[in-house]
Amino acid sequence: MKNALITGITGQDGTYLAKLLLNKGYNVYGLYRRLSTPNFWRLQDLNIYDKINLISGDLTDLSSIMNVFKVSQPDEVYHLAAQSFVEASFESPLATAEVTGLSTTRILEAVKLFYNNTKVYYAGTSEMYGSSYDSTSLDENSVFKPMSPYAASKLYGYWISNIYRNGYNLFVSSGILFNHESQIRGIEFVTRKIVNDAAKIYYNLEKKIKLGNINAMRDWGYAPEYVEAMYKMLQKDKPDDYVIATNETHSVKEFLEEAFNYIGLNYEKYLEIDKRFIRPLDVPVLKGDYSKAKRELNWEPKTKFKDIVKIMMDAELKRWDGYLKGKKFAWDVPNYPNENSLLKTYMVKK
Ligand code: NAP
Ligand code: G4F
Repeated sequence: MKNALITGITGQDGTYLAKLLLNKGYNVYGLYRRLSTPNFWRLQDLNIYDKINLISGDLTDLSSIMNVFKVSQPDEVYHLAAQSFVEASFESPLATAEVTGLSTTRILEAVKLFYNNTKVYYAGTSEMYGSSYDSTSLDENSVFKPMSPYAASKLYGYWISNIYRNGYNLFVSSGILFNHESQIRGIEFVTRKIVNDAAKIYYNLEKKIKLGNINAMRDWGYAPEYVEAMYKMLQKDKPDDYVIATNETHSVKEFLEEAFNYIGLNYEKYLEIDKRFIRPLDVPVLKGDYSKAKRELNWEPKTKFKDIVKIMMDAELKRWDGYLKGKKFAWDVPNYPNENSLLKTYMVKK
């Protein structure tokens, strides 16, 4: 039986990946950080909370990393933990660099010094391409021009992974994953924010939806399929980098329209553009070419854009309907910070 260690086990991808690996017979270990409010709702929602070994620690703490390796003795490490919200990286650029960037080196050092037969997956991102887009799809050879502290930190992690692969002969593979969504996506990401607000509007619990740049275009896939690609990368004989995407792009406005149409409402009646959600810089469009993953990993996306909206909308309607009927869920009723008190530090002009 193989041991897998997942950093970021409490996140969207960590949870789906843990479920996949459990189904494949792995012993699954997860690094989680102690929070004042426990955060295991995704693991509980997918009914795997009792089946994984949770180890407390923090990515910024080298002893946490060494301990988690010692306890889990991993054959495979899936390094998913990060400060993953682009908007927040403009407010906390240094913490983002520490957690999202530098921590990758901590993981790689542990492997280099003591566990050099362990295979490592690094969670790269399409955000690394930044403004280098043109109308064609991006692939493994496209140029990186990051546009946020998050993207710059991820690009550091990507290159350091490459350096440890080539310089020390370690098995380190990077996925360059384009946006992937699901019903357990974090509440602040735009897709989940839209379906959550749309469901609240549908049940008369909310009057408005406040968004930023609705012209941005993203290549949105379905998260449970994307974690399969991570697993497949580590089953190869040689490490490499792979784009994981759908090769389609849609605007935030299209997502909004599709979600509201699904519940028979016109989004234009409810939309308010709120400057607080407009970032200092924003990647205008992303579309990924997954040909290499199809060819070498036998991976391709299955769930289409409209089906993703439908899956997420159905889950949200069910949850809010349950809430109104007094039903208890593994996940708390999500809320943003009170909008009147939500101040964005990047908006302060000197
Ligand atoms: P997510 O839901 O935000 O999960 C991030 C995870 O990292 C959470 O478990 C979080 O723990 C953990 N974490 C954050 N800071 C930590 C720290 N200091 N110490 C230990 N753990 C810490 O992200 P996701 O959507 O699952 O994405 C997984 C990875 O893929 C991330 O690296 C992300 O940047 C990358 N990625 C995501 C996408 C996408 O579209 N989803 C696309 C490309 C790349 P808490 O639960 O305690 O916050
Ligand atoms: O959902 P988002 O916050 O995701 P973003 O910035 O594309 O990043 C996600 O995907 C990356 C892969 O490309 C990951 F690496 C990263 O970890 C994360 O998972 O925003 C999507 C778009 C942006 O252009 C944003 O400006 O939606 C636009 N948007 C417009 N109004 C909004 C809002 N985004 C959010 N979060 N909230 C809004 O109100």
